[in-house]
Amino acid sequence: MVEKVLIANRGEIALRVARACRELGIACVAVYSTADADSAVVRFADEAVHIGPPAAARSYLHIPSIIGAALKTGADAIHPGYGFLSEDPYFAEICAEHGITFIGPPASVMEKMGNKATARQAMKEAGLPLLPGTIEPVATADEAQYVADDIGYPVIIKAAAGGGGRGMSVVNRREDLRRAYQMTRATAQAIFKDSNVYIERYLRTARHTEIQIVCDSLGDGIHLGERDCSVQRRHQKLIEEAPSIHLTPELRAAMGSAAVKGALSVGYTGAGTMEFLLDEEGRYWFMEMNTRIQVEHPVSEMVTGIDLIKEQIRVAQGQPLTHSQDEVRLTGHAIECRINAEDPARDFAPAAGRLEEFAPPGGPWTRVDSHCRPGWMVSPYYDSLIAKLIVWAPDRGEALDRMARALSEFRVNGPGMRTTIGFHQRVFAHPVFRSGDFYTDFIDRHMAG
Ligand code: MV4
Repeated sequence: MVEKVLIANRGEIALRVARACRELGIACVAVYSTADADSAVVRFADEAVHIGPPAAARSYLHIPSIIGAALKTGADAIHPGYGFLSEDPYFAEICAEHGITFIGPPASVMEKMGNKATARQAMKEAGLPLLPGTIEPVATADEAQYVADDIGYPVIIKAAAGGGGRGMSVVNRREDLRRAYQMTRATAQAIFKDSNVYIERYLRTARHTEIQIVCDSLGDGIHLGERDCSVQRRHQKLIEEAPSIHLTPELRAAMGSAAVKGALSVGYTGAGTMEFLLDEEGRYWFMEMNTRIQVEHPVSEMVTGIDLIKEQIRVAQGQPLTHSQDEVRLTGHAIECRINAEDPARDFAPAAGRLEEFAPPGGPWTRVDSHCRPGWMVSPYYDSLIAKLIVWAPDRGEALDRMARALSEFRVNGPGMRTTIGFHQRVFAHPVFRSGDFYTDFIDRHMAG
């Protein structure tokens, strides 16, 4: 059994994990860089260990410091949150070598699904629908040309080691293919030290629809329905909602069982997400798997009533899932807005600084996951997410009105401080967003300027 969890993260997710530990009666250890010495999770946790200077490479990404903190405090498990070391199979392996439970899937599974080409191969074998494209990496420009001609344009070239939109290029015309192939390979080599790429048919009008799954170590898996994450800017999600208004119960059941089947086929354990594209005809296509808890997990919690972080901790201890698939019921509608310290007027440039005012909204069915408080210094060293605003309502229309109301209450001010609150207010006033009839190009198409 897990008695003490070390939280290898910072910000809102570290606090979220600490709260789950407290409710489970499990002790928790915060780790912090010099920039986070007086953070919310440091105040909340049972113990806190300084792990290094502000630069993440020397603190939250520095495996020896984190393992050292776990050994020193006697933590028997590590929750990696999202980002940082959460999808590093090498870190999961080091935890195992030290007898520490990594709260996530086995290292070998993280490795298989972390490579988007091998993930594609594994999910094809499990019978999931894949867009027309390659299974093996494409080794030469001649082969790329041959494959793309065969698929038909537009195609997308993706780095095998990529994911989340990094290292991809869309090719609209045959004459652009070779150059794009060479460029994507070079980019992939530079970012990931792995030049392997694969090619797929590119869907221009599709929705980003992802299925939340949880699997235990006894071989059971369930899904918690889907999230629509089509409102993205440069592959950063801005708004997520559950359920998607574009799925029928039958389609949801089909996508959900495909996701669970795919995960169980590779021996997955813990919480995870299968990303799909949903096309105009209501067909779904597997894109990639995320082997971590995601930023947007609260919308799934709000429509199912299931605490995903507690579930992660339970299954990591070898306990069975607390719910069968039949017991998972989707109720109402939840929406999340990511509130970032960024300036939408300056191309969403990060805007770090001190929060003189931080007054989050309240009221019915209004949840704010945040580590911020008045006087808190938003550091330029880390991700600009300062709060997640999540609302629930019986239906989408009421949820939209509730979010607009909550956004209008949210006050964040400080010298040089800019946030995405006003941008979200414009989105929630937009008739196309309100109609729900939009695709992954919503921001470019409707929010430009
Ligand atoms: C695609 C796609 C269309 N066709 N692949 C983006 C993140 C990563 N998980 C994969 N992504 C996409 N892959 C094919 N074959 C559309 C996206 C995509 C997207 C593309 C452009 C602008 C915004 C987007 C938002 C979500 C997904």
